[in-house]
Amino acid sequence: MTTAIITGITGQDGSYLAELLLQKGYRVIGVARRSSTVNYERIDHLLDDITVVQGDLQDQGSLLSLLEEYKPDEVYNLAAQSFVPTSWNQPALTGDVTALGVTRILEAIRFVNPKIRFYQASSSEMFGKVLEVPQSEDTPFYPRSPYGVAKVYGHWITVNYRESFDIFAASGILFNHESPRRGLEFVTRKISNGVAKIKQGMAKELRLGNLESQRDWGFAGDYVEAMWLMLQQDKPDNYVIGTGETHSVREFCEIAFSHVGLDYKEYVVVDERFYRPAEVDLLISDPSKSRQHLKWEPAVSFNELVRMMVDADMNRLKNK
Ligand code: NAP
Ligand code: G4F
Repeated sequence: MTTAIITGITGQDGSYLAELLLQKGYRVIGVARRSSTVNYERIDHLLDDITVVQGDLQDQGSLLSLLEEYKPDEVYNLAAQSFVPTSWNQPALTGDVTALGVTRILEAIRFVNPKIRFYQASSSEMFGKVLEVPQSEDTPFYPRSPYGVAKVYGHWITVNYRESFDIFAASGILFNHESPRRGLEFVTRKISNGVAKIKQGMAKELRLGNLESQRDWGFAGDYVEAMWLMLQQDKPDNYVIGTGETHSVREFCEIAFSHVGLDYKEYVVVDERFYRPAEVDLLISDPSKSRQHLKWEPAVSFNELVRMMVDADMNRLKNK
């Protein structure tokens, strides 16, 4: 039985990746950091089939002992301080977890078993103030947030351990991917949840920041398959994963509100509090390499994604 360790098991992607690996017959070990209340909402339905263990990307010893105890074949590093606005308020913590945390796991792999295959969750946020449109594996980085800067470090240390120590270390440069399990503060979920609340009479307006921002949005359930595929290749590499389409926050609002028969213009209020000190305006992927090498394609379209998220929040609130 192949064993995989997933850091960030309690997050959006951790839950979808665990489901995928279980379907493939893996033994799944999920790493969760200790907190005073457990937050297993996204993995509640998996708790009989996976093993959840305590560990923290800020603690080298915990990572070393996990690798020694569970002897994984693959490690997926999905843990991070992943919310961009928080990275301006907590830049040092973001650097410690999202950047140096990657080195700590790679060091654990180097000491315990350099044959372990490693996946690093890199981000399109590294392209920031984009130097090329669309963005491919060869596009230079220009991060615009402490989070983006930390992810650039995580990407390059992954490449460096691949080249220095011959570790099978792959970097997936993933564009935004969303789902009904997305955290409530990210814009897509904030909109789907806001729409459901307004439709059910629980809220009167939805306050958002920059409506003209554009993102290449896909469905998280599709993207975890690409992570797995990267670790099944003959050689480790870097891959851009995205849909190749871009849409604005405004378009997301239009579709989400009209799906329940409402006009977004009557409810959305632009609020400068949600603007960022520096913005990433136009993210759009060139996913040709992953299409060709991994044979990966997203299955869920933008319209389907928006409707799926709104439907899920409508049902969740109805059943409350
Ligand atoms: P998420 O929902 O925010 O999950 C992040 C996970 O990291 C959570 O399980 C969190 O635990 C854990 N974590 C945070 N700090 C930790 C620490 N010090 N030690 C151990 N675990 C820690 O993020 P996601 O959307 O699933 O994204 C997964 C990864 O892909 C992240 O690295 C993210 O930066 C990257 N990424 C995401 C996207 C996207 O669009 N979703 C795109 C590109 C890259 P708690 O539950 O305890 O907070
Ligand atoms: O949903 P967001 O907060 O996601 P963002 O900043 O693109 O980051 C996400 O995707 C990255 C991949 O590129 C990941 F690496 C990262 O971990 C995270 O998962 O914001 C999307 C856009 C931004 O341009 C923001 O300015 O939406 C705009 N926006 C407009 N109003 C808003 C709001 N964002 C948030 N969070 N809240 C608003 O009210």
